[in-house]
Amino acid sequence: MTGAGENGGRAVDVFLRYLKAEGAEVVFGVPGGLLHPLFAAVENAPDLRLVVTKHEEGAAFMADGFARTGGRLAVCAGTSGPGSTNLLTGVSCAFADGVPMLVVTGQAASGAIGKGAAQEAGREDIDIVAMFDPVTKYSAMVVSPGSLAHHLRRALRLALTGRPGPVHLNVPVDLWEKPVEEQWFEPSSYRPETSLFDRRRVQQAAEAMIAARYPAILVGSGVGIASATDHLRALAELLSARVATTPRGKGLFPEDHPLSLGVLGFAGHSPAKDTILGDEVDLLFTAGASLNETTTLNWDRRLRPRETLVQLDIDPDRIGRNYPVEIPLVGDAQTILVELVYHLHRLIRDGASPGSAWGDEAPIERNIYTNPDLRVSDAVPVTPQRWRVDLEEVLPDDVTIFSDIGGHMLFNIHHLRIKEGQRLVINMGFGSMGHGTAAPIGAALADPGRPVIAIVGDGCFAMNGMELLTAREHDIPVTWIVENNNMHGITWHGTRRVGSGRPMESARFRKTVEIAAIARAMGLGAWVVERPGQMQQAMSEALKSGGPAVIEVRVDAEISPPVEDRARAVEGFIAGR
Ligand SMILES: Cc1ncc(C[n+]2csc(CCOP(=O)(O)OP(=O)(O)O)c2C)c(N)n1
Ligand SMILES: [Mg+2]
Repeated sequence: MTGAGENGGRAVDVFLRYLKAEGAEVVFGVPGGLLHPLFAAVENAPDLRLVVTKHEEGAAFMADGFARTGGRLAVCAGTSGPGSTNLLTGVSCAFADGVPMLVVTGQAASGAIGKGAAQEAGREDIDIVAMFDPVTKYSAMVVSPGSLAHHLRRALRLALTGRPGPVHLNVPVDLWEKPVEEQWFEPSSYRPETSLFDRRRVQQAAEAMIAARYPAILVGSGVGIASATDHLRALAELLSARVATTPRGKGLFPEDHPLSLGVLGFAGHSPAKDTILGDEVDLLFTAGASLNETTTLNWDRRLRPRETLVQLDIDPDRIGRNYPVEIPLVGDAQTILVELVYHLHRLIRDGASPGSAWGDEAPIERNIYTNPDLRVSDAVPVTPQRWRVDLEEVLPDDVTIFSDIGGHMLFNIHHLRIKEGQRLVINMGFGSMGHGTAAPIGAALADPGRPVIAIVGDGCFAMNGMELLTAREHDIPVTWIVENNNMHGITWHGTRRVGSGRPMESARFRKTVEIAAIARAMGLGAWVVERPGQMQQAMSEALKSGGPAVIEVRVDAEISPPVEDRARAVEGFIAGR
């Protein structure tokens, strides 16, 4: 391969050189004629890996999983026309949750655009640039080989600065192999690493925090994106503040910590709800939480503390969006938390002492689960609660757990305790089924030293489960637990709680499916769990196998997930409340 030196090479060589400089290791995608030169170059690049997925949506989900856990640039690509429309849902997921990703799509040759080339998707018919525009931070067609690097640097700058997000470049097929004369830019020279904060506001926040009698913290996913979990914990301990997380932030503050209130929001825990929506809290500090419907239980007004709401967000547009804020802190969570902790230490050194009076109150209730009896039930088939309790016994301390979307996610939020060092990933913003099935493959590639498992429903598995073949082909060791209730459980149980109370019977599948048999046919190791006490061995063996594996759990489908909050919200929306 011709390397892109200071003075050039082919456009595609310059392009790959930037990807490598940004830490990209993998390109996920499905090839097609209009993208061929890029795929051919990636395949031949010694330090890049081309992972051909079964569906472009899977490629976008995998890139998303790679970025969420790897903390570096992820790339996915699809050909023009259907390749790009297939990418769209995955890209939207990344946009909703602020995940950086470079999306590349193919295009007809520059001289043929507008003449009706096969799969052409230009301005006059399926306008792909416009299609990606609302779900990316930048979407552009590259119109000349000489401007490719310019557009790429701009796209990378936007993807990786501020609130991260996906960016899209559409490249006519004839541009890739054209020679270019290029001046090389190091990433640090086109992409600012900013760590801005407002000193006055941080001081004001520190003073309010140290004076608070009943301080509480709500931890959102932004704390995870900023790698600020340790800093947040130091702050909470310094203030003796009680700490809840959002559903998406679940686990960013260890749920086995004495200050943990659990999750606030859908399928959350009563200590979080009673405390944060109660009337004791005088100062609430929300960190990297967008305060959306799922967290605030439909924007419950009682979330406002008695005196001071301190809201930290990297995006000023999120500040004061849903609740009036006394002290706004705009910026990266880690940068600001470092400053806050510094100021708190300074105040303490100058004689102040934290005012927290929580210690005089009743300790946080530890029996936080609805239906605690179902957690210890010996019934067969196993209850959804019981196998999760069994699972906790054998999960590695550093496991990354992906959850897909459905009733199983609500069970995961409520019944799975995420301990220190463990991590949970849910595409909560967009809530797309299938993300939790495909994205863990990207995560396992990004961080091969860390075990990755996924808990998905049978409905989600049916949508994107073919990507397990991708894992098999590349020997990517993800263990999928497929909770088989033979239905869209969230819909069936949810519809029993709204309107007439008649369950939507069409959401129950008409025939049973043996997920483990499908997995075996795909060449994966497979286990079936039907009884209490079987999960421990199945998971231990699956992890030990070192390859991709499936554990099908046949659960008691009559047991409802904790769907009440979601049902109430949907009912309110339908009624226009
Ligand atoms: C792409 C997409 N389509 C539809 C939905 C709406 N939806 C949310 S969960 C769900 C059913 C999930 O079924 P399954 O994976 O079996 O999970 P269960 O509720 O049974 O645990 C549906 C249809 C969605 N979130 N995403
Ligand atoms: Mg199901």
